[in-house]
Amino acid sequence: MPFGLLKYGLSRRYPVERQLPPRPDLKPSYDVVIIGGGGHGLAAAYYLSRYHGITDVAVLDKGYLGGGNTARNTAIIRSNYLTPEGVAFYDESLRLFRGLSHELDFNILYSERGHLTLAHTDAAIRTSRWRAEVNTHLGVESRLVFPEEIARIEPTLNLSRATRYPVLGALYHVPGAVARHDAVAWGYAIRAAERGVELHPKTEVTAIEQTGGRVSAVVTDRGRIRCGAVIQAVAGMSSVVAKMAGFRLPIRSIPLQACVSQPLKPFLNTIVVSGSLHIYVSQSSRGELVMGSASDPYPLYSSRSSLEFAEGLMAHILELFPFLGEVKLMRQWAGVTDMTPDFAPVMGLSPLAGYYLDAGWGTWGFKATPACGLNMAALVATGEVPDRIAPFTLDRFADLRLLGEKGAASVGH
Ligand code: PYC
Repeated sequence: MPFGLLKYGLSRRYPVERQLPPRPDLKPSYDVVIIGGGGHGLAAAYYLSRYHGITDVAVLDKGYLGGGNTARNTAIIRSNYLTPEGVAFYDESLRLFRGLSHELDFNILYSERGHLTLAHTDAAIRTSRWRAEVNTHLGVESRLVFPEEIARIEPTLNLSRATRYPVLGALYHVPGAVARHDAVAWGYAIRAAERGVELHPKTEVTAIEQTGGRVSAVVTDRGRIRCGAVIQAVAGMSSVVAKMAGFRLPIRSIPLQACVSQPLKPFLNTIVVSGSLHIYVSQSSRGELVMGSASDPYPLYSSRSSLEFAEGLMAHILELFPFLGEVKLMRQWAGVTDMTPDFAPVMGLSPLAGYYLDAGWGTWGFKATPACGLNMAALVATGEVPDRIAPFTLDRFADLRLLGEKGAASVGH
């Protein structure tokens, strides 16, 4: 070992840098308890402490921080949605993502690539045109492109007419991006903890207590804590935790699988999505292809992965990139996605006073992280539902004011 390195390893003057404090004992009460230490819960904690001066906050997670769906997504960021409400919300998120490394002074490896949603049918062209119109109207850069331009944007894509589903066109969303998902959670956690927020991994919530229709305490496997407000941000377990709070959510929890290949020399410029072939693929900064397919065809609380998924996905990937035939998969995993009937999330008030919902993210949770955290923090701090998230209220299902976002899914359902 080089002498210079030993000097750093052995000297007390260079202690190992630990940016996250050790887990403290639980206090008997907090102003705000956040159930779920993924990107969303940590973002809400950060924005509460940073912009509202609310620091008496405990973030609880039954596992480790950022170990749930934050660790299991494919890290795509985009705002090319179909409904005006969805476009405006995800556009705010994308803008926040752009400045996040700077805001947190922590590199989240944000990388703008462009996002191509391929259209293989006339119906898909119509939906792409519709999305492009709504996006453009709201100042989001998306346009319909045709094979000649697609070939310039993504030269290795198979655009032959002699395939099963020839590419007729695509929705090209210029600001589409990827980021390092763990870094997003770590950055928020570190900066929230610096302001006094307590982080409690390995702390499982076992009951939620209420007094006079208002949340009053959260019971955990490490003790009971009184609280003034609770944010529930537990993607994949939303219905289970809401049941403890005494109400039901219109959510089905469905596994979504993904995988990465061995690293390859960079060749893929954009994030490529095909609804007809049920695939999405991007290339990570390490060169790995990050790939996924449709949701599993049944509700299940399981993050196992299957050979059937890998075989189906590869068959379709090879239709678009036939030269990848010899490439090996490196790892495969699944997350559990909480899907609502209108394919849009639930943010805001719940039937229990003081208990706030961040749920129903389906396959879109990661890209919503900053905007959801920012708006949930504003809601808890002021008691007023911010206009940006007002359309995503739970009440919309009772009042039949659904949002209809399925047409903008990148994942087949
Ligand atoms: O909505 O972009 C998306 C997406 C890709 C994978 C899962 N969701």
